[in-house]
Amino acid sequence: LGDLSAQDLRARAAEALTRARARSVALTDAVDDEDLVRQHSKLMSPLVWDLAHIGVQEELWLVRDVGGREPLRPDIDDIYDAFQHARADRPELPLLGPAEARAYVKQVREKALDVLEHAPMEGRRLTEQAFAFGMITQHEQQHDETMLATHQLRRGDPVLHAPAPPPARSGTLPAEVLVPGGAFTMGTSAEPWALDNERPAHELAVGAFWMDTVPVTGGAYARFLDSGGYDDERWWSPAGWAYRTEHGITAPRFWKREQDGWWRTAFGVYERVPADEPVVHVSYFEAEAYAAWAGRRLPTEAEWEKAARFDPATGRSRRFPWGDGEPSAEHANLGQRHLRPAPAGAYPAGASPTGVHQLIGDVWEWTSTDFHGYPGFAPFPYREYSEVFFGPEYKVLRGGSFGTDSAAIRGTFRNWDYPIRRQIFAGFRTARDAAPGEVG
Ligand code: AVJ
Ligand code: FE
Repeated sequence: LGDLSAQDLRARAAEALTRARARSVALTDAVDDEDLVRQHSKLMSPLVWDLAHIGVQEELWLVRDVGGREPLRPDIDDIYDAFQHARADRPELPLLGPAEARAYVKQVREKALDVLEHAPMEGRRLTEQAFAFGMITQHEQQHDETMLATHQLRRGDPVLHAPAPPPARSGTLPAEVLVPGGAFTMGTSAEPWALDNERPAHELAVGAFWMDTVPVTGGAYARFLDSGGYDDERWWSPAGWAYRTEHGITAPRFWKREQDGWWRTAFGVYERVPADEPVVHVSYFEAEAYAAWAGRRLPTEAEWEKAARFDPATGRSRRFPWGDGEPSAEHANLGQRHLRPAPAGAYPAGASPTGVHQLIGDVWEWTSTDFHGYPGFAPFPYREYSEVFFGPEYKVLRGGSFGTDSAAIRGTFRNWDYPIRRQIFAGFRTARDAAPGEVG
């Protein structure tokens, strides 16, 4: 935790919690009560479930666990336990109504801030308590991103608005850059808010590889579609082809072919697919097929992290592609500042030392790696955060999207989902092995 005093940590946690809550309130106040309790897709919870669930987790970990206070609503723990009820079944639960849910999260927050003010923060307890507040902040922001995905699935007129992202500013970028081979430090033991699956830091050897400078764009993806890529089994893995056939997948989610090209719906706006913005709402299987069509492959998770963190000049892994400093609006498209990915090349200040752009923000990037614990993994503070998901059925995504808050992203952050999922803000970039002798 460096030289931060308990007072600094308190102020930082309070600020981060307050920012997360402003976002949760904005996302839930944007629609009427009917829309709050409606299920907009079987893949998602009603927004009012997410809202109260945010409160229940905060009550559990901050009010009861850190604070040692009396439970506010022990009777609703079960309803908002994500493991007891699948998303599809949540509308049938006796959920708190919109007004009740709003009052409940407000009450919990008052208690949590009181705990923050009075909790003894020193020594080992300081590290643990700073983590608890960081974990709950990230939890709320993760659900805010999930609620944003629910908004994208909602039908009707637009209710969310944001300015356009910055234009591309880098002139012509090379299509790919070489990342040198050799060992690097993956994961972290130092980030105070790092979740269990990012820990511990460990050395890992990665061969030299070429990585796309920017994520695959809508224009590039449309060329794959227009060349018949979805009808050509050669590009698809057996599991991917079965998925594409069984689900009748013909284009990314929210895309529609018109006479004059590809259009899409984004937060209630029907518009031409932006050719220069990273493609979004593709499954792992679609990303994998595109990469094969392009004569390439998806990066492994270790390659992604090396591209994002490794500085060849010092041999050190940094917190972010641009260095150790927190993300600013100059570095990356995060925090729902814009309601879409920014054009490829829009964040030159966010590039990595080897020249890879937009690794953080814009779109989550599919990697070819199954979700597993690192060597030395220890579940913390509960097995259900990550460990129960380890295994071959989930693929790792990296980097965060335009809908990810800066509190919930860093070079080590790991997200995961089923390879068929595409309601999340997921895109990808491709890679290839370097030839022998190309060492970087
Ligand atoms: C890390 C995004 C996969 O939403 O399932 C939220 C985060 N964990 N509540 C999810 C999470 C518990 C998680 N992801
Ligand atoms: Fe949750």
